[in-house]
Amino acid sequence: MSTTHPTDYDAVVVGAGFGGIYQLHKLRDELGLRVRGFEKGSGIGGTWFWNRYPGAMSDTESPYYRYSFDDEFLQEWEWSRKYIDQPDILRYLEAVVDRYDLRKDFQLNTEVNSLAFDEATETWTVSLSTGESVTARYVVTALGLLAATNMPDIPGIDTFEGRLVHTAEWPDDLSIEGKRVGVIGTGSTGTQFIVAAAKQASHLTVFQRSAQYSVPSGNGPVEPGEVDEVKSRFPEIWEQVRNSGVAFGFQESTVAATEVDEAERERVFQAAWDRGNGFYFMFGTFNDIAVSAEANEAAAAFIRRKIGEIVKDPETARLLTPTLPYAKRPLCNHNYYHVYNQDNVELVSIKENPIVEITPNGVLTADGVEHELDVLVFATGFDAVDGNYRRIDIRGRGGVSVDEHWKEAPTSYLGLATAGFPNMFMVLGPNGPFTNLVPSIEAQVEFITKLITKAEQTGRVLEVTQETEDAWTETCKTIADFTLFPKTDSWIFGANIPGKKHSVLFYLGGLAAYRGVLAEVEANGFDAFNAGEFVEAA
Ligand code: FAD
Ligand code: NA7
Repeated sequence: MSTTHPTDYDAVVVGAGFGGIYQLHKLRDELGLRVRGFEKGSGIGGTWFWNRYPGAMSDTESPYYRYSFDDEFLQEWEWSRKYIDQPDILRYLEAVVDRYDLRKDFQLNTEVNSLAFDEATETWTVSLSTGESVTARYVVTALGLLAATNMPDIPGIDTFEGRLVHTAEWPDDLSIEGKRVGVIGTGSTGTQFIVAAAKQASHLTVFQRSAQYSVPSGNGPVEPGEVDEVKSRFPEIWEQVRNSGVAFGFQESTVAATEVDEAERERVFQAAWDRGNGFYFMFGTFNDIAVSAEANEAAAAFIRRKIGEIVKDPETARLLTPTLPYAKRPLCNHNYYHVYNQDNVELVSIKENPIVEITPNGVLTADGVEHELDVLVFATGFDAVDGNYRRIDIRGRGGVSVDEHWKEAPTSYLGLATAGFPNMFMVLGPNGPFTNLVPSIEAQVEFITKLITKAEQTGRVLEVTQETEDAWTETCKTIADFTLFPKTDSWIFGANIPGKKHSVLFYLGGLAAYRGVLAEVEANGFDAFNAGEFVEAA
């Protein structure tokens, strides 16, 4: 057994979102470790601290977008609408942090610039933007998979004289009420913003690159008694969520669209359209929408028909109608396509009419029109999953950086650990589960806590071998290739960032199967984290 070297902390947690908050609580309050959390933002909340754009909300339904670990708090915390919006989620996370008195152990306004593993002492040195550095035996990175912003480099971007913002860096003092607003991007964020901005802006110009499939969210106030009813069923609800695929709180369909007739498909799609929710439409209707081209086309055709029925101007309807498979993260909104019937909303297809440059007054498109704007909003998404890792100088064994280690593509074992970086554990690292994320975060944080318990008991570092990691990458790739998702370009495969290599970034096998793998690894005494040499010591 190696000697334990003195360190400033036992563990450092990076990031104060859902992941970092729970991890700090578990390590400090359950294992009794000395833990320090660092967060570059000036507040806790992660995603929900940063994303304050009008319309920002979760598209996981309210009961399931929260922690499940605290039965008492589940009974205390209320919600009033089918989906919780950003201010409410932030309020919820603030309340969790206060409930467990975690604030004092999170150092805000502090970016982690580098993480370096010292092989002699088997400790990590964490260098901070404040100029300080601290040491710890364990590092848990909960950096967020949708947190490193993607800002396209459009000519003239610096010349714009109005306000130019990315949705994930929305300033508190910016109101779009009565303003001429332009938005680039129509993903989950862009469509949420568009629905909200159409009500506030005097004129809204939407610069759309790809047309999107969006189904109704079904948002609205909860029915009287609904919250109490849900609260009385929370134990069975979480049981169901943990044992499902996408973990969105509904039972995934077991019926194939390819096995029923057209009338039945129509009935099921219409019922899902009336119920609302994007993941429900893709996974609650039939079990083959994401894997069978025929089933996918049936769902896509249904949505395309709805667009034609909703949007009055035929040319606008044509531009809004997607032609590619329905195989990106499913979107849902309240009356998304309807906003294009409003006089103050204009759609510009930048596929057919590209942006030439940003000017001091607005956006110039290839047809020679200068779209004059007071505010230009980039809803252009994120350098997802590994983006924030590559912004930190992370060095493991032999001084190898994570950037070099992930030269081909970002990889890991279980989305949790990567070879050559001992005692470094990731929450939602590459090839973690693609689900409603809070239940997956909980599964990972609880597993990391068990790993650290094991390391504490044995005094040895935990790490995975390259072979273990490669095998997991292969598993993720095999599952992804079985789906239609690789057929469209999106952040799920790193396809949204110019120059980023397309690769599998998620385990698409679902939460139940993922938890099954975690349970197996635990049952085997966490041998997969022994990297060979640990076996005899344990
Ligand atoms: P985050 O909440 O992203 O927190 C990571 C934190 O790490 C950030 O605060 C960041 O500042 C900090 N950080 C990063 N690098 C450093 C550094 N070097 N030093 C210090 N601090 C650092 N998921 C769902 O399941 N359902 C939804 O409906 C849903 N809606 C979403 C809507 C939007 C607009 C966005 C952007 C994301 C949404 N997500 C949704 C995904 C969401 O990110 C996760 O559900 C969850 O909030 C992730 O929590 P996290 O703690 O892993 O990461
Ligand atoms: P997304 O889903 O990556 O969407 C980004 C949007 O921005 C999408 O419509 C892109 O078009 C568009 N985009 C990206 N780069 C450009 C450039 N250079 N020019 C024009 N348009 C561009 O990000 P979101 O923030 O909406 O959602 C990410 C996740 O966060 C989401 O799933 C939720 O979980 C929350 P494209 O479709 O690629 O043609």
